[in-house]
Amino acid sequence: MASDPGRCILHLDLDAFFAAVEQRDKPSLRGRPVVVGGLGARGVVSTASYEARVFGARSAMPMSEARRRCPAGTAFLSGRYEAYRTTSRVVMEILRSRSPLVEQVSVDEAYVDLAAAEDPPGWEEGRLEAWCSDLLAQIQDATGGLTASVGVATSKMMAKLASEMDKPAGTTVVRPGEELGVLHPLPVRAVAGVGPATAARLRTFGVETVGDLARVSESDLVAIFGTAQGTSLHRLARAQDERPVVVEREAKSISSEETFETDVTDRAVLESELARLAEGLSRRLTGASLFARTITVKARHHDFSTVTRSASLPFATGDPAVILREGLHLLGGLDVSQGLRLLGLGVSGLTAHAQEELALDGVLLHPEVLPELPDVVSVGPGTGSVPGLLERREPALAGRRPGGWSTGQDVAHEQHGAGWVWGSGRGRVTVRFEGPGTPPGPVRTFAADDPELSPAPPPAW
Ligand code: TTP
Ligand code: MG
Repeated sequence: MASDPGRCILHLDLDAFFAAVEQRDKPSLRGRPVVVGGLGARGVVSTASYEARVFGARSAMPMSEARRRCPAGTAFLSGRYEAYRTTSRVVMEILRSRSPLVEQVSVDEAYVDLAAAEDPPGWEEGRLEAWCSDLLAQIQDATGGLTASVGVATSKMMAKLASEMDKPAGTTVVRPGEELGVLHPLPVRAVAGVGPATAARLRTFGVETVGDLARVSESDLVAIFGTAQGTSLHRLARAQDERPVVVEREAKSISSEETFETDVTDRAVLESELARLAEGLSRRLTGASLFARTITVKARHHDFSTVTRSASLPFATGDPAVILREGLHLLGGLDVSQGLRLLGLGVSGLTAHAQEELALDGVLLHPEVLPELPDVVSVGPGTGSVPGLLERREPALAGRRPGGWSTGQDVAHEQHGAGWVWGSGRGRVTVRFEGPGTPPGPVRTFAADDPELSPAPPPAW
């Protein structure tokens, strides 16, 4: 049934999430265009503040294009993933305090089953809206000012579409029976799984909106797109989506990747990069008290073709040496002679327990058994990414290059206190001394190796 009033699902998505955290922690950037992402020659935009979106900066755009579009005075920052994760946790905890059924789907996004809430708001006009505005106020208060947008509807599909309708800081409720009135005028791309290729195909049949799609018979859709996609399109065009909200307590995978300034053919360079990625993954697993069974290496070739190779261990591990050893084994099976643009490492099959590792200590001590482990292989453009729950494209971690400073990174100076890296180069680093609770602060320049200056954890807001 398209609209079961017994189902009441909220979808929440934070507004310009990474950029909003940056503006909270860096008062001089509030109200100004901010772009977060990879700052190297081939960097990609993670997100842009709404002030920067006015100029056309968007997620997944090459950073070079965002730089061309945005005016002088725009802040271009590499990300601070730890700060985003801490803030995300606060939001998810608030949601869990309101309903036991919360499904986190990305770092800034979750579904909440409101029918399962202790005090369900129901569909009554006014009461539900008040419940949502109370939730948004609580989030704003607890995160130091972050705003979110929510949608409430009888299905996940409609709740997600609703949350996108009034961004930022909007609440959109689609009451039982209103689904098709909201859904049908939308372009077909609004339907999950309809990408540019499917949309183009549908256009050749005169289908532009979801309403047009709903008028195509199921048998025609199956004939055109095959059984799986055809039946799915037929259902979704009628807002039929019975997927339940499923509690996902842990991440399904964690991954990091590095895009190189120039294509890399040197295996030694790739191997040392892999070691850095393995260290980072291990730290993050430890931070989340998790262990992983499956290790995945992702490589993007000079021609953008992307391959991933995975291997599963008989035990779950958090050990960087084990992750690296597996990663090296997988990398060894790849042809890098034409050069790699990007190298990624991911772990999945996460569990909260590592005791199997203890039981199988012998396996760890005899790595020669590892090549016999099953390889799960997926090849081809577009199939390359390890599905990530906690993040999509992770920007460079601040401060990880020894001796280098990354723009936006948190630092502390023995005399001037806490601040962030405003810019660096030519042996110098410029720091702005301010934090979430201070007014915009002064800028000072130091030698890049000033012993009084050190990387710092994200500030408390
Ligand atoms: P989104 O919720 O898609 O974007 P957003 O929160 O920045 O903006 P909006 O107000 O439209 O919701 O993604 C959440 C965060 O995930 C985003 O702040 C940065 C990160 N991200 C990437 O790193 N790469 C990407 O391609 C996308 C889409 C997001
Ligand atoms: Mg968001």
